[in-house]
Amino acid sequence: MSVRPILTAPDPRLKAVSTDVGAVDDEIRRLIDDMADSMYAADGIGLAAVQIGVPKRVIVMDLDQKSGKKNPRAFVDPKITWASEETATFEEGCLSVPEIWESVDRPARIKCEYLDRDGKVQLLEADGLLATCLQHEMDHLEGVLFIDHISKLKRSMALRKLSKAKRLKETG
Ligand code: K2U
Ligand code: ZN
Repeated sequence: MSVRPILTAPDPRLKAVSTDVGAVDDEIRRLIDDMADSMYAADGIGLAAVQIGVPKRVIVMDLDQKSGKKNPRAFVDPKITWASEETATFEEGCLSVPEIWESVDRPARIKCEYLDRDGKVQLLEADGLLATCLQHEMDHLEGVLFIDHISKLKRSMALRKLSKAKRLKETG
C-alpha cells in the first residue's frame, strides 16, 4: 500500500471521464488501498481514482475518522439511481483544488448502486455529508470539479489563484 501524489487543478488529467472497472480483482483492491493511504495522508474524507492519475471509476470515502479509527469505504462503478428534487448547500473543498472553498447546491438525498471491495453489489441511501461527498466524487469520475458548479467569475478567480500557486511551487 502506498501514498501517491494527488493531481491539482489546472491539470487536463482531472478532466478525463473515468472508465468502468467491471470486475473487482486484486489489482483494483491494491488501487483502493493506495487511494485510502493517499486520502488519509492528505487529511481528506474522500478521493476519486482520477485524482491520483488513474481514470477508473473507483472512489474511497471515510467520513467518520474519529479518534484515528480508519474505516475506508470503497465504491466501484457507482451509479446514482435516484436523486431528490430537494437540494442541500454545503461549503465544499477538494484535495485537487487546494485552499478554495465555495458553497455548492446538490440533491439533498440520493440512492446509489455500486460494487464494494469484494465485488458485491451494494445499494445505499444517503443524505447529509455522505450524499454531498459521494456526488462530489462522482463528479470527478465525469471529469467535473466542484468549481465547475460555481459562477464563471469565481471559477476564473480560483483557477488564476491555483495557476499562480503552481507556478510559484515549480519555480521555487
Ligand atoms: O475530492 C476530494 O478532494 C474530496 C473532498 C471530500 C469532500 C468534498 C466536498 C464535500 C465533502 C467532502 C476532500 O477529501 S475533503 C475536503 C478537503 C479539501 C482540502 C483539504 C482537506 C480536506
Ligand atoms: Zn474533489
